[in-house]
Amino acid sequence: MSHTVEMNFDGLIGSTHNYAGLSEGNLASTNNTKLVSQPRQAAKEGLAKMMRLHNLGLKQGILIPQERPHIPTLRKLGFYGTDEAVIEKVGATAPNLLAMSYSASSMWAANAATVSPSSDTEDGRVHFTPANLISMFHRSIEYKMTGKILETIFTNDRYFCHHHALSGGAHFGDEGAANHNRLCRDYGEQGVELFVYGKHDFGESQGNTHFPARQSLEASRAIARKHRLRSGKVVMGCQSAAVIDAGGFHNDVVSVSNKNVLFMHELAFADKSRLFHEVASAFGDQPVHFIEAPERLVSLADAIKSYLFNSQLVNLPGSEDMTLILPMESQENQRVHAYLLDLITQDTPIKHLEFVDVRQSMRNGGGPACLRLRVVLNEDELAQVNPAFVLTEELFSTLNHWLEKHYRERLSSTDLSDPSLLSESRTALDELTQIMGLGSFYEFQQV
Ligand code: SUG
Repeated sequence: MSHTVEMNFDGLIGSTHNYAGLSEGNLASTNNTKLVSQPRQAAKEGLAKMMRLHNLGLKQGILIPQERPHIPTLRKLGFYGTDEAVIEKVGATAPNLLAMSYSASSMWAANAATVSPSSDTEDGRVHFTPANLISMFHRSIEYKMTGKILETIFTNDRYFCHHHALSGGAHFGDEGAANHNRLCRDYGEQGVELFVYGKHDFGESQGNTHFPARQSLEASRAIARKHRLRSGKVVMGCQSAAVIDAGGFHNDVVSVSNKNVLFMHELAFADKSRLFHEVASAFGDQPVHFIEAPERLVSLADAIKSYLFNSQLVNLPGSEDMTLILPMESQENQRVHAYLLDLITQDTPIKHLEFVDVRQSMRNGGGPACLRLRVVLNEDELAQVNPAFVLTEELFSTLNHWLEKHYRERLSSTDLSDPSLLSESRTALDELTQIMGLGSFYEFQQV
């Protein structure tokens, strides 16, 4: 049987990374509104994290940033004139809209799409559905370009199948892989796909949450159908309302999976025993490890502040043991760190901890797992991946130089009205397309 790996594609952090407080229910986002951001530092942290995983022996890819500010969005909303005039007018009359059009939020690649590996799908292809991200306006403008980027990386339709993002408005709110886990014995074997929804829009609701629930059951079901998943291998789980109201806006803030392990906070799911039972029966005769951090050791508040579950759970090459790639914040929180140190002495596959610094992203509610999209690929599929998007030492160093040249050190909310930020961001992306050999890729390059 051919060797199958999990490859991570991380969002390269865009030059307009800023703190605009756009995401209700995401405590870091709202608590850090108008903080001065450090785009250069942010992108360096993201790249260093990618390189760290590469150096640990994992396959690492890159998703390029989207064009921000997104002038076509502003024009669709009635602004006109030159691009600079549009920025000026939006800044003067609708500053929130300006911030939305400037958000570098496509960095959080876990929300880019839902991906089903070929061993799970009836037609034996890898299926991709870009997430419509309809719950937040600044994120709802990502899916079109996300689809284009994914189609550029995974081009061969013999191996890869690309779907349109779901339409249908809020009833079909879809947040991508952040609300999707896969359990399997080995990456190349048929797995169980666990979709996690926060709301049930048609019919009875799963209980009122104060903060918005973003993923709908209807969206998850539609994706499972479109990806041609085998019905006995799909489980629908529900996010607990308590978690959403404590700031767990995506399920990947409170749980992470790898192979036969589901690691989570005790309160992550509503109707947990049913869920565990369904996952275990779909999985078959081999054991699944459900590892729960109890509330008495790790409170929900600590879990959400430290983002301990927004980690990457990986097998390093040649090892059966699993390693958690965690944010620094989970080392700095004494209770969480004590729990983690104890966890690796227990009888579970999780044996090693690695901490990474992605503080700039964390301040907008994006930890290590938010920054990456997992794509499971067998050898034939891996050979088809567009090599321009695969991280190498050379690309790492080229991108570091590139961002040092183009990214600002600091960005405040008032800087967004500065028209030179628009041209700087375009110059950076223009050069990026040359580095990556993409030609005229962005909308601003095509007019
Ligand atoms: O959608 N934050 C993102 C964070 C996404 C995290 N992703 C995962 N959990 N997978 C969001 O809430 C904040 C932008 C701002 O406030 O400027 C933001 O969009």
